[in-house]
Amino acid sequence: MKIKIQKIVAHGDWDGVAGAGLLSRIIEAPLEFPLELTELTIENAACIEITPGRVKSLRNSLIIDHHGTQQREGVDEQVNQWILKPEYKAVSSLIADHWQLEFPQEWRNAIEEVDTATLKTELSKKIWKAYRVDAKGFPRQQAAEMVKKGEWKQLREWAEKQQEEYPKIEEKTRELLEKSEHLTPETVYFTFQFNDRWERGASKDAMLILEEKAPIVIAIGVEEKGVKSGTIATRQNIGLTKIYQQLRQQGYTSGGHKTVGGFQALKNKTLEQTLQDLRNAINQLKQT
Ligand SMILES: [Mn+2]
Repeated sequence: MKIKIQKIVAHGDWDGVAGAGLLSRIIEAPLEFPLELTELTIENAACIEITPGRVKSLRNSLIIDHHGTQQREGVDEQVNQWILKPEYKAVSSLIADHWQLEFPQEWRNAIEEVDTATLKTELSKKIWKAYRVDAKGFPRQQAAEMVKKGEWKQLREWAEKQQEEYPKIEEKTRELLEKSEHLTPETVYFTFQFNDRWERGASKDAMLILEEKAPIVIAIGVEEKGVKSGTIATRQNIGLTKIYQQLRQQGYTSGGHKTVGGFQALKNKTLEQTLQDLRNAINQLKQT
């Protein structure tokens, strides 16, 4: 069985973008970085960190991912070919190794650090900030093109320039922290305006700070008509998988891995409804 790949569909974060750039050295196909996943129907694609649970349908495709708890190789019922290796900290490293592509160690480390939110090196801090200042407007096509061509110097210069606006994110982060509240005794949450570039950028940083204080942290993105989506994170062995399952039964798409994942409201949900759904899902954990 041979999959015909007509496009590369990738997660739009640093890891996904770098992975797509690397993969496009050997697969000549247009790149797509969809911001909205729930309504997508994907066929004949190479999917990087885009998995069946996150989209409407996905078939006849190559799925490459490092999220999950089990190794997976081979073909599923939708004729998808899987390369799933949870031992990798980043899908970009997985892709580089699998196809033996040149990927400088410094960049490999930086992207792994960004993807696991453990920023140690100067480069990882820079590219983290460069992404956070404008996650939506991140020039994914151009960045992937630079990765494809190995233009690491240009990519670094772009990141250096971009991160100069980061103090605005730091200011917003403080505001989000100030309005954070307990949802359950072990859970802290805050809301942010999904369409506000600065709040959206700051939400991730605010989560990381709260994760040091509370077992479960939730950031809820809201827009005019109600709840848009959210991110759930933990640094403890809490079993977020069960929370995703619960949410899927309550009108959301939801998934992710053991320490961080997300949900998107499929139908209109008010903040009050979503808070109640989350409370139920978390309380369910205690009963099992
Ligand atoms: Mn990743």
